[in-house]
Amino acid sequence: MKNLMLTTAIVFTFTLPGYAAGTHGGGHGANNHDQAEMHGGAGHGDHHAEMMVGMPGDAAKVDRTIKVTMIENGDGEMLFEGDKMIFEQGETIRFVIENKGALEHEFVLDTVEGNAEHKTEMAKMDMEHDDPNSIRLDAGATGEVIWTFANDGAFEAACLIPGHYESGMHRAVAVGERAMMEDMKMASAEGKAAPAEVAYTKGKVTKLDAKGGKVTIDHGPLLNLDMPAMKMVFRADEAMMSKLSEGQEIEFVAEPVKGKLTVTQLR
Ligand SMILES: [Cu+2]
Repeated sequence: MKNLMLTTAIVFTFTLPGYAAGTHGGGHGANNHDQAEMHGGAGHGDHHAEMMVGMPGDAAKVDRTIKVTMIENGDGEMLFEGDKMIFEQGETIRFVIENKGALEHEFVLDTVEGNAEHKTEMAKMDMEHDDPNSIRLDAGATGEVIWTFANDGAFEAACLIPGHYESGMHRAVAVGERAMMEDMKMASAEGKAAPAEVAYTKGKVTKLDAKGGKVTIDHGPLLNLDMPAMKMVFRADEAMMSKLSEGQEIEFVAEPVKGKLTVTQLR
């Protein structure tokens, strides 16, 4: 990731002088450097303007406002409370985030995988994000993130301050068709609607780690997760594990459970 950042900075350093010369009739070294730094710092390489989760939104084009409350409850849980995060592709959302807790918290929009990666970095060093897809708020503070959801998929809002995610500080963010599925699932969980139709994916079990609760599956595209065909490790609970064996051809559904891709259904 550091290499990526370096590459980004270098690319900007080399490309900006030409751009500046064209628009301002001669670029100054100092300005170019500042710009390169701005761009390099705007995201940790892969957290650039075009993320899977979308891009910074235009305040003049906000479609909806979503309220989010950050809070710690008496049971040691840390939570995001508030409106459901189900959006349409292309929607621009103003998240108004209020930290009603006693601790500092953050709100980061990303893929589940992106957040997991960032969380690992944060565990090494609690660094403050300064990306448009995130905001960090002191206790009692309120802030905003304006975001355009450009792609369908399952995403996540999370607090990546060490220990907070594990304490419950993450919420599913569903966009597009996936969002409709989530909505139906939520409704059916409340006993109101017919069960959602889920897309099963074909795969072959190549490895089982019953102790670790891990199964390696050589699988086709996972439509609900926007993932291409590949060989990958999934989690599975004991009941699921008992139904699996090495070499078995299966049709399955995988979903993020507590931030980990888990086999939830099998046939
Ligand atoms: Cu937090």
